[in-house]
This record gives sequence, structure tokens and C-alpha cells, in this order.
Amino acid sequence: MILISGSSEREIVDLQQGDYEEMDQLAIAKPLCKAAFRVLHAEDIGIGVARAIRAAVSGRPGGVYLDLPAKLLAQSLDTEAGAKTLIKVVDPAPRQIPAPDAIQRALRLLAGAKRPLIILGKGAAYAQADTEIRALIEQTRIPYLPMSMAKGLLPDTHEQSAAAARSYVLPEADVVMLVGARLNWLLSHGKGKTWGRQKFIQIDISPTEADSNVPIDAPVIGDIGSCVSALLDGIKAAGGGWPQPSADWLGAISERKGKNIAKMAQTLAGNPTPMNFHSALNVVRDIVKANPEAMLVNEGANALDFTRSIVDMYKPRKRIDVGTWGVMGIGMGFAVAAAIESGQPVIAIEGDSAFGFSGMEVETICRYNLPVCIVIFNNNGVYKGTDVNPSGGPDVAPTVFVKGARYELLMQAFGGVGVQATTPAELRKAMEEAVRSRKPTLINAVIDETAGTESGRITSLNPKSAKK
Ligand code: TZD
Repeated sequence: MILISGSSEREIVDLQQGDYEEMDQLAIAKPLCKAAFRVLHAEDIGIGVARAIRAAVSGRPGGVYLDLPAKLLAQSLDTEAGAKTLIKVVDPAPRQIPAPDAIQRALRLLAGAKRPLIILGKGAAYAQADTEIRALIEQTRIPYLPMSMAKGLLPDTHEQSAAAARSYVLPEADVVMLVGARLNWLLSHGKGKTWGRQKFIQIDISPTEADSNVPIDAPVIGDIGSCVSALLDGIKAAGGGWPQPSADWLGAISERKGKNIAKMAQTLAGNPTPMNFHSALNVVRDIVKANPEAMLVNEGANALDFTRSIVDMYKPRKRIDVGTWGVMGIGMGFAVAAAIESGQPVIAIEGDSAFGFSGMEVETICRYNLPVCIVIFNNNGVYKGTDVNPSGGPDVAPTVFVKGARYELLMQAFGGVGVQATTPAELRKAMEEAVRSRKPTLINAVIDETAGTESGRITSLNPKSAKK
């Protein structure tokens, strides 16, 4: 993403003389973005934009800020002279071919594995090397785990997906190949009881990613398409001699998957009153399955964690969520962008707190008549709606919201469709209608206020009192 912004006059900002909207925007952007540039002369706009494009999309992609002070906006150039200053960026995201010895090192490690595992990260999805990645997984028969935004790179229903046996495969695998996935907190930094004593192969475009948390035995640095193609060439060269994962390993995973999926199916089939996350998500799951081209936006805590594990994705790059930093407030911006960029229906599954961070964008959604269906999992608060004010007094707990809020009226206020759903049947009907009609829709899905847990699935990260 390139953010282009106007800014106040340099002379006044730099002397801190007090200008309208005075702020040293470039300085603020620099530590937060992959790159930040300022253009002072009209004839440099072409260069500025070219540098911004290259910084944004080459190597590991990242956000770029381009600062255009007010004085620049008033400058002019002759059309012909101006055209000459523009740059057509050639090969903005060049391939980065991995070193042959790095490929051989990785292949040797992989070939010796008894219980190999592949982890696909969002880098693998960004790389758009879907065919190569699928070939690698299917030709080696190695089980894989998709990280949140890699879901759908292969359909989540793929028989080699080990997602339903995650807590078994992470500690048990002997060689783990990370493909565009970082060993950050989402993977417990590669340490602790989540993991065993595995060796790591890491495919990444950034050489500084290796050894970020634990030693990487075989780093493979390059763009993911080139790296995976090179690995495939090596595997092909081995012909029938390429080893398969052990039958014991595949059997053990399949058994655990079977059990966990059956258990989950039972939970999803429940029809409690009021609805809980599971009975509501059972509906969302069906709607996404019936509309695999739809974009799924997701934020919240429980509303995020349960959706990620319950709603299967079938196509690459269809799921966009809070990402590594878990930032609330991305949902509506993502929904607007996803609708415009993809032209597909967008389904946004939102915690009620998460929605509140940028809920006013329902106006934008209505203004441009975007095919966005927002489903608010309304459990009367952050995580749940039953906390009690720990200090007594008349105020509710900090996590508790106005009970029974009618979020659907917000959408109606701007001419969109607003529906309250208190049963899975009502939710299903409203979602089907929203996707069919492509009208801006907000469904206030009323969820049991006792259903969530603090911080969703990451309660274990909360600090614990040292006092027993
Ligand atoms: N502020 C920002 C910008 N990002 C954050 N992640 C938070 C605050 C802290 N936070 C979470 O990590 S999840 C969450 C907050 C405020 C909201 C959870 O409540 P919800 O979801 O209603 O969206 P559930 O389903 O009720 O858990």
C-alpha cells in the first residue's frame, strides 16, 4: 500500500511556528513504514512514485508513505515536459532466485525427515505461486498447516491439511518447512511446549528472517515461487527415489483429524438459545462454502478465533483479518477495499467491540452501494458481556457494552439493509439474501453474552499474578 498525503509548509513545520495541521508527517511515518519519501518539486513526482512502488512491492512487501507538501500541489509543468518525468516501473517485484547450495541443504534435510510438516504463511499467499506450492505439497505428500491468511491457498478441506490436528503435529514433527511464515508469537516463537525438537527449513524472501527466534537449519532465501520451483526440480531429479512421509505419521494425523472433526461437527450442529459462536458460525461456514469467491473479512477476539478455525476457505487470498498485530478497526476499511478491488461479495465477521472501531464506515459502504454483508457477533461486550465492575460502583465493567444494542439500525440509517438475527435460521436467511442481492447489509447476530472467553484463544498470554 502506498499512502499519499498532503502536508503543511516545510518552512513553518521545521521551525515549529504553528501551522494549520502542523505535523512532521514524514518523520512520524518513517519508523512505521517500510519506506517514506517526500517530493518537493513537480519534476520529481515520477521518481517519487517509482521509488514508492518499488519499495512497496519488491522483496517483502510493505506500506510506503509519500509526502507531498502544499507548495508542491500548486506547481505546474508543461504536459510534454511533465510526461518525460514519469517512469514506467520495469519489473517492480523482481524474482529472487535461491542459491543452489541452499536448495540442496534443504532437500537433504527434508529427505531425511520421518515426520515432516509444511507451514504456509501469508507470505506464501502473497507470492501467488499457488500452482508450485500445491505441487510441492501433493508431490511430497507432506501434511501442512495454513496460517490464518494462507487458508484457502489449498482448500481447507484438502486431505493433507493437518489443521484439525495442529496441537499434535507441531510438537511431533521432526522437520518443519516454513513457507512465507514467520516464527512469531502466532507460532509460539518456535519454542516451548507447542513444539518438539524439530529442525527447520525456512523459505523467505528476507534473509534476516532466519534465526529470528530459534536456529534455522536450512534457510532458503528468495521469492517463494522460485524457491518452491527449485525444490520441486530437486525432488523430480530424485525420481521415484524421493522418500514419502512415514505411514505411521500420516495415519496418526488422520486419526486425530477424524476425531476432532467429528467432535466439532457435533458442536456445530447444536442449536442453543441464545445462539453461540458455534451455531452462528455453522451458518457462516455454509454460506462461505456456497460462495467460495466471496471475500471474508474477520476481526474480534472470540469472533476472530472461532471463525478462523471453523470457517473453511476454498480459494487463495480470500481471507483478510487482523494479521500478526491483531489490530482492531481494520474490518470496515478492508471490507470497502475488498469489495472495490475484487468486485466480489464481502462477508465481514465482526466482534461487536471490533466493529465499533470503524463502524461509521457503514456510511461509505452505503454511499458506494458496496456488496458488503457485515455480521456482528453481538455478545454485549469485549470478549463477553457479563463481566462485573471490579471496583464496585454504578458503572458497568470496562468490557461491558450497552446490552441489546440494535446495530442493524445503523445500516438502515444510511439506506442499507439491517436485520436482527436471533437464530441460525434467521442468520442463514439474512446472509443468503445479502449475498444474492449484493445490497449493503448489516446483520446483528445476537450471541449468548456468556459465550466468549477473555482474549479469545490467547487467554494463556495474559500475565498471571506471581502471588498464589
Ligand atoms: N485496540 C486495538 C486497536 N487493537 C486491539 N487488538 C485491542 C485494542 C485489544 N482487543 C483485542 O485484542 S480483541 C478486542 C480488543 C479491544 C475486542 C474483542 O471483542 P469483540 O470480540 O467484541 O470484538 P468477541 O467475539 O466478543 O471476543
